[in-house]
Amino acid sequence: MKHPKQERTLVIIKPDGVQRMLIGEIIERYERTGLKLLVLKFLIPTPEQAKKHYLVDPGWLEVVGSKALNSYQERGLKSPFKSAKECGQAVLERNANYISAGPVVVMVWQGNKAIGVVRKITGGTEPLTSDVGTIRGDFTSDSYDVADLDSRSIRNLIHASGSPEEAEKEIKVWFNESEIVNYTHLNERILYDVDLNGIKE
Ligand code: IDP
Ligand code: MG
Repeated sequence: MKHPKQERTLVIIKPDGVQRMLIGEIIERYERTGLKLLVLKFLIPTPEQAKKHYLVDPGWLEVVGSKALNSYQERGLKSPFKSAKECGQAVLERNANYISAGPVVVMVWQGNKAIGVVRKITGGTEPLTSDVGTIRGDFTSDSYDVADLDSRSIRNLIHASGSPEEAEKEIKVWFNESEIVNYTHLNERILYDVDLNGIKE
């Protein structure tokens, strides 16, 4: 069994985050929580790579489709899609266009509850309603209604894994295990060392 401090998450700074010159700001926000960066690459993904990334979770089409249908309902609108799956498929195509529109930064971060910590700092899917102080809430304001009106994905700067299973599968889409850098970070002693010894002279 892995120790909880070894939890890993995959984060992508999407093309809008790179173009908005937020790479440094975003990395700093994750770094200052004490999370450890394991690997990072800069590339322009193909639409196929983007689709593979979203389809690692077989239930994703259905879940994202229902979420989108709910958002139509909450706004008192009729969805143009017949089912959650059909709606999810449309979001998938739009996401593939979005993620492959330009260079992205793909990273793996590790630490106690890394997935939840990263999602808390990142904020909710829709930037307009993301909390103030989160990356999506602070740096952009896109909303479901505008994205739907223009038949595109919500531009929310970042992708962050939603669960440990999703994270481990997503990491495999972007990295070979041999590329992931194995090292000790000095911070880990202060965050996780059981006795906190070695500080007093
Ligand atoms: P998350 O990024 O907050 O985990 P997911 O539900 O996994 O959100 O959706 C993945 C991405 O797909 C979102 O970040 C967003 O860019 C896009 N997306 C999700 N739902 C919709 C929608 O209803 N309309 C437009 N884009 C959407
Ligand atoms: Mg997600």
